[in-house]
Amino acid sequence: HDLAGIHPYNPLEDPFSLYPHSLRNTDELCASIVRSHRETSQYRVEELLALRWKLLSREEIQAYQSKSVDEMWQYCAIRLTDAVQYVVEFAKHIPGFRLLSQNDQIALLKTGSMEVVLVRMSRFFNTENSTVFFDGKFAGVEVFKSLACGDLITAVFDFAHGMCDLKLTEPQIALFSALVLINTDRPCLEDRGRVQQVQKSVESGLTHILRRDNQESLMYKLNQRMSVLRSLCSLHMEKLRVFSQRYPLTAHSLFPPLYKELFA
Ligand code: CLR
Repeated sequence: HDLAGIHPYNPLEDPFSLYPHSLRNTDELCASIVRSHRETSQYRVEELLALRWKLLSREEIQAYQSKSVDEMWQYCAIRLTDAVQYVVEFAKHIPGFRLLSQNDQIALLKTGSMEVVLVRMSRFFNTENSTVFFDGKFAGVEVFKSLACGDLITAVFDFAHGMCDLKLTEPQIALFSALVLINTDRPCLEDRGRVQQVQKSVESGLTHILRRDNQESLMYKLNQRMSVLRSLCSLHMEKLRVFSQRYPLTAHSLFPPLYKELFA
């Protein structure tokens, strides 16, 4: 069980979780979400800026393009699952997340983790040449040709562009990611009331940060981005369903267990 690391909250084991104090104190809440984002974001922004010159060569692009559909899907599923694992780590350190039942934690991650990966993608995206950091180098849409889901890839790249246009700071990305995850609208939640409590605290954290940065107008734009995220993720699920029907063996035995558990 890949999600076994997400225990239900046990205050005896975790005296520093400080519920409900950390949910009431906005400064502290923001600080721990920002810290958690920093510690799980794999690369710092400056590091990514320094890597921008690393582009895939013609030959490397061709090598990706000549992979078979199922080989490329498997490859991308592994990369995505790796990214999702960091998001799970991030989630575990959002104050209040551990207070939720294991069922609700998984329900939130099922829909939210992919959305957060896409929010995080904007940090790994170069708008100047529309490339994303993929497997050590920057790659354009053409690299993903063999997946045979050009509409999804184009939509994902467009989304990254739109996110980059907002020019969010790291704390803003951190709080927005937390808000994307902690969402009472997700299906199959047992205790919506508790999720709402956590959601409210994260919301006030984001409001606090935007007010501090004098960028309150961003809230409206971020809300718009959330609905785009939803449609992107249902498109991803749809593509995965189609793929699994056509390549049941790859989807069943070669996809990472966590990928299957969260998305299939
Ligand atoms: C997102 C931010 C993470 C690091 C990371 C890892 C894998 C990347 C992902 C980022 C962005 C989206 C990505 C993915 C691998 C494949 C996927 C480039 C940079 C593309 C869009 C293909 C999706 C294919 C599905 C249909 C399986 O911290």
